Amino acid sequence: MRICVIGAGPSGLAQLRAFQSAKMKGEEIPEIVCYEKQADWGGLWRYDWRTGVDEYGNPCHGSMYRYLWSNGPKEGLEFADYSFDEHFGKPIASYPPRAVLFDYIEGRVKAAGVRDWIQFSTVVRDVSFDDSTGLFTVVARNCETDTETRETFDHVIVATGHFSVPNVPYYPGFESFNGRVLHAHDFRDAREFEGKDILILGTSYSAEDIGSQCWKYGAKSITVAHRTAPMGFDWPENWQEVPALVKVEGKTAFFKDGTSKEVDAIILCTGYKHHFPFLPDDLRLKTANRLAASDLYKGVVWVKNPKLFYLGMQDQWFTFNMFDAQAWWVRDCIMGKIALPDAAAMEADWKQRQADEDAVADDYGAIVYQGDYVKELIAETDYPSFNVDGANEAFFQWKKHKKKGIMTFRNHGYVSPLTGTMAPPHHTPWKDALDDSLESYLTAPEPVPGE
Ligand code: FAD
Ligand code: NA7
Repeated sequence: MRICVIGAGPSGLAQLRAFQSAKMKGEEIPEIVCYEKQADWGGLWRYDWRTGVDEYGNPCHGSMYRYLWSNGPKEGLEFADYSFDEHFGKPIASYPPRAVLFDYIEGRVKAAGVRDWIQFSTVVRDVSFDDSTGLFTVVARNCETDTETRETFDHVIVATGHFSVPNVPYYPGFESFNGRVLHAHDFRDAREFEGKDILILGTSYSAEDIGSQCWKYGAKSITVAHRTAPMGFDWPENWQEVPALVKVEGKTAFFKDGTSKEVDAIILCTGYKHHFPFLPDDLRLKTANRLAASDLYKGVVWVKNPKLFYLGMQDQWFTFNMFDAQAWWVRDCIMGKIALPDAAAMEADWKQRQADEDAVADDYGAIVYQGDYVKELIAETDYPSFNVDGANEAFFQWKKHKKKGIMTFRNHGYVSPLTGTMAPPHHTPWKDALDDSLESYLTAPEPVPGE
């Protein structure tokens, strides 16, 4: 049996680790081939300074930016088989910068020794399924050697992420705006906007965090326009929330309530698309960004062809440990330990999940909903069980701390659902910590004599 994993971000790596873990227990595992478009693993957590196209002319995958610190507590994403304490050898604070989380992700897969299963700088161009043989054909291009391969597989697991291809709306006047209009996907260094008046569209994580970065690194003012509802945090003085954008003329933005504001740049924090250009219609997931994705049994099995799986396609409170729960489950399904029900039951499953999601009252309910999903999957495999309610609790505290202070919530710490360790406060408050390197995060600065 041959398995193709597309993508070596946290989801794809979870899949490799899941198979490797079975192998370590003496089980016979299938041959695994993982294709990764970038030159290294880690997915979005691998920082890419490029925007637009990569060195080979492919769309850049990276959406992360400099100075990004985890936007949720690390206690909510901790791998159940590899704690933060184990990786760093000491307790660390709860909102690590990107480089620290990359190091953590990499630590586990380095120890697992799965790098050889990955073909880097290799982009999957096409996947098709042959009913007569029951096999997939995957066409991939190694961009370094500029050569194409065409291989057959029994199963394909799509782990290409869904926060890379930007959703870019048009507003009248964009074409003649006298400044920069960019999507969050192309945002890299907040210092670019030092001293500038910026307008942000959108009210979700990217809007909140990119606005906060720009504030931290010296933007003159931040104006956030909302299409539905304002975020409603207690923002700093030079930050305002306004109704929807109507149009721009020159450098002036006009809003739905008749007010206007002169701005230097417009950052579209308007979300991302599930985008699978390498898949034909009958294999292609089409779903909104929600907790229960369409057409996926147990959130992972492609109902219309259950030999195909998707990982990490849900909107996310839980991330790394949810990808693990999915990957272990998919592994066991492929290895015949978990049986699939008939097509009608699988169809009913995702519809019921969506109905249950629709009945969720608020964000707290949504966290519990996704936590229950993680519990459901890990109960069916040998993925180490962990205190999911403890992770929920870290998320609840995080929500409260954000409400109390949107620029101070990252100064708090939470209890690990694995080790029970209480995270220490970071040595420097987030707003004053301008260096986001791993070294700076893990090492308290030397005290200055006399201070
Ligand atoms: P990705 O990380 O996107 O990885 C997908 C991989 O597939 C990439 O390596 C890509 O190169 C590869 N790929 C894509 N297409 C192809 C192809 N055709 N052929 C071969 N390879 C391909 N989560 C958190 O838990 N905490 C955070 O603080 C947080 N912050 C975020 C900030 C931003 C700006 C964004 C965009 C997301 C953030 N996330 C955060 C969520 C993030 O989606 C997950 O943490 C995680 O990266 C998802 O992993 P993934 O493997 O599913 O997808
Ligand atoms: P999200 O969470 O999908 O949010 C998208 C936002 O964009 C949301 O507030 C939408 O407003 C808004 N939106 C979408 N289309 C438009 C248009 N046409 N005009 C104005 N506003 C619009 O994406 P994010 O990038 O914030 O977060 C994605 C991930 O990145 C997340 O996991 C983080 O960890 C980082 P709506 O509420 O629908 O009116």
